[in-house]
Amino acid sequence: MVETSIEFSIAILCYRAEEEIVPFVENLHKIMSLFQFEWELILVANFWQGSIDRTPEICQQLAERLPNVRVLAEPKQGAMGWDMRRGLEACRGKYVGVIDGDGQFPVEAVFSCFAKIKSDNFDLVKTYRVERHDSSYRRLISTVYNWLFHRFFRGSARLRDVNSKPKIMTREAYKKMVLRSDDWFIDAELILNCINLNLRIYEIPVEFHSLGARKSFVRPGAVLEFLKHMIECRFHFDSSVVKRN
Ligand SMILES: Nc1nc2c(ncn2[C@@H]2O[C@H](COP(=O)(O)OP(=O)(O)OP(=O)(O)O)[C@@H](O)[C@H]2O)c(=O)[nH]1
Ligand SMILES: [Mg+2]
Repeated sequence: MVETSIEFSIAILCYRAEEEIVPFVENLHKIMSLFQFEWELILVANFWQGSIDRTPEICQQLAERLPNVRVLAEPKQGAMGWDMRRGLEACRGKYVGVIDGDGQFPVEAVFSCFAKIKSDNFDLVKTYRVERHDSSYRRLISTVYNWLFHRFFRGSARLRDVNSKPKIMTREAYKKMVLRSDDWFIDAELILNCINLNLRIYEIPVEFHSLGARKSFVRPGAVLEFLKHMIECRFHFDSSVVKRN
């Protein structure tokens, strides 16, 4: 990648958000505009071929009217993990990050996480959800998942919420990581890389908003998917990604 003077890039996962992405991007853009250095927003608007999804065109319109905004809009070749990897690959900053675009995480958390990583020289700063306004079904899945994760992977005990975002890291830390997941396991893979590489992580509490009108995308099958990946990683792991405890 060509050297740039961009200090901070953050990828926003916009999957199927359509119009709902507009206020989120506008609000984050306002916050980022307070920064005195170069930054960029990467809107990840990948779409399933053949589906009716206006997200790519809505994101393009945003990029035309807001400076420092770029769009990725390719046919999807994987689920959330694939989008997140594509978004992070596109980030050119010295600090790179990712956040969901569905408005559940407050845009202000990007500012807090970035301020913390800059001031205290952490390798990765993320949030953990202290107050959750999503469904009890989603809270239960998260609680069980984090409990299992701590039991499967020693070294993860001090981390409170594997899947919470934003996740902001230094480019050096990101470059050392091996990320391959195309699905929900990407957040876990990222954290396992941090543990394996002995990176310094800091977590900031955040309030997690409700989903509004849409139903959760997380199906019961996701639980089995997580379990399968955790077992693979723990017992048949690929040594380039996760060292056995
Ligand atoms: N479900 C899903 N989300 C995707 C995909 N690709 C990217 N994403 C993004 O992943 C982010 C997180 O997905 P969410 O479904 O909101 O995950 P969550 O907040 O844990 O769960 P719910 O909000 O309850 O569905 C969203 O901002 C989506 O934009 C995909 O293929 N499927
Ligand atoms: Mg969500």
